[in-house]
Amino acid sequence: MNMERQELIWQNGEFVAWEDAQVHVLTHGLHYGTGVFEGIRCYETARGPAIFRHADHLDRLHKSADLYFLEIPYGTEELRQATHELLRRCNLRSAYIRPIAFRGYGELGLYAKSGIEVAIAAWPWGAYLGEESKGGGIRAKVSSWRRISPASTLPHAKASGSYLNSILAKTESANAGYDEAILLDERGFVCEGSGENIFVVREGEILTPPHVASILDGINRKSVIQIARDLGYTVVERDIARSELYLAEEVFMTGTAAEMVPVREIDDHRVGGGEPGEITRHLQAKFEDALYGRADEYLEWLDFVEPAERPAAVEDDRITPAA
Ligand code: PPE
Repeated sequence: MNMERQELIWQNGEFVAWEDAQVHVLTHGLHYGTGVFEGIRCYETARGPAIFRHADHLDRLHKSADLYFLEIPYGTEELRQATHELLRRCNLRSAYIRPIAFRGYGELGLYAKSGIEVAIAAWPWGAYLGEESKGGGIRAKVSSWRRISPASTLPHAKASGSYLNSILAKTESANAGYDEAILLDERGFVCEGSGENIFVVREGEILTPPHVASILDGINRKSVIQIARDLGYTVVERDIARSELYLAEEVFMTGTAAEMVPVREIDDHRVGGGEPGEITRHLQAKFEDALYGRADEYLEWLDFVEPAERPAAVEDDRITPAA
């Protein structure tokens, strides 16, 4: 993914030029992966740009940080306002937003206390798994790499260091000619994609791996579960066997970058008819409506970016007294 350079980045409380948003080579997070981040999207809706589930993302950022004892020196409301201001100043009406908080420069070693640095960048980011992915579906491969184990790190934290695991899986699948990897958890049950949660449809029921299967607690996962239940589908969070991927009627993935993507082939087995299924299509349409502010029942998920406030109008003292 090439980042489309923007004017500004918010860094430690200030707006700095994109190319000046730098860190020292002895930054702790660079050496040990001691950082947490978010991926958030802002969509252009009929009522203006809106950030999807912004508060939930910022809440997860703080929770991820807590899990690794990283104290973010900015509250969620401060980060929220900074993000709004960034989008306004960069004139972005639709964007991918990447807040990151990491242990900064000052000390190395594993019990360092150097301060936490925070940055927020935003830029336009197209379809994560390719332009064709949302319509035609993707080809996935079960990875030989298992998802990070809760016995050694924290799958629930969206931590920089965790992504070494995702990168191994993604690289393996891409080198083998697939669009995405599916990771099993340490027990061998289905977990998630390298950057997406996964759903499997069997006998008309929608299944997704539970929290104990080492998943990241995806915000789009939550949204799609709610949308599916609201539409009357049964959604069950339970362990899923690898073979159920091949036996599934439909499989799809969810994530902020990827949005909602049908999986049409797994390990060279066609999923269902080899085309995105009916339930997937149904959910996808409603999910897109939610993202773009076309579904009234999910408007509360949108954090509208208001235009900059104009300075208060100079009072008009030329009022002519009534004759
Ligand atoms: N699992 C993983 C491992 C993951 O990285 C993501 C998001 C999800 C599940 C879905 O979570 P959510 O976005 O809250 O629904 N992956 C982010 C990072 C992608 C990247 O390449 O960087 C994203 O989609 O922004």
